[in-house]
Amino acid sequence: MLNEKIEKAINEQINEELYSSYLYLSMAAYCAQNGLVGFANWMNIQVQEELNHAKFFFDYVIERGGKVALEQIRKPKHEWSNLIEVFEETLGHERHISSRINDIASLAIEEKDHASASFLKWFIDEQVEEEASAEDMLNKLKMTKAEGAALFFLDQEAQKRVFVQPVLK
Ligand code: OFO
Repeated sequence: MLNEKIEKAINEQINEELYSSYLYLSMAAYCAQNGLVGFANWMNIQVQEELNHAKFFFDYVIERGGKVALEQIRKPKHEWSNLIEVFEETLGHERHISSRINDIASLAIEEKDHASASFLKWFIDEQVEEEASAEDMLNKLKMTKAEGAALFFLDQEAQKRVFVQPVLK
């Protein structure tokens, strides 16, 4: 049986993950509309990852005999001044998600729900990678000022990103 407080926190997190996918979909549109097809691909991979995260939380609630309660997904923004701003927001958003997951993990320990603490371990590790990949791209964009030939090559690098279906252990 799933602890009630954890069930509520995970339901909120399902909404956050769905919002994350919606935000990145909006960023994918911004990139595509500005001729950055590689960065649009990068963001579309991000969308798939977030949908997966939402589904992992969803499946966990069901597996533990809890109740999934989906809520409205808030509207993401759709205008940015430039690509550097897009990636600054991406990194900021991932840091925000890391802090939420840490809070749920702390709650699980407080509530002595060790199964949930163990389940959350995958997300804690995943966030390290999520932050690193956004920060890496942001640093490259800042270094090159996201202009000219450098931007062209970074767009090609972003085009190579592929979605790999993760497996929860
Ligand atoms: Fe981007 O990691 Fe889920 O939200």
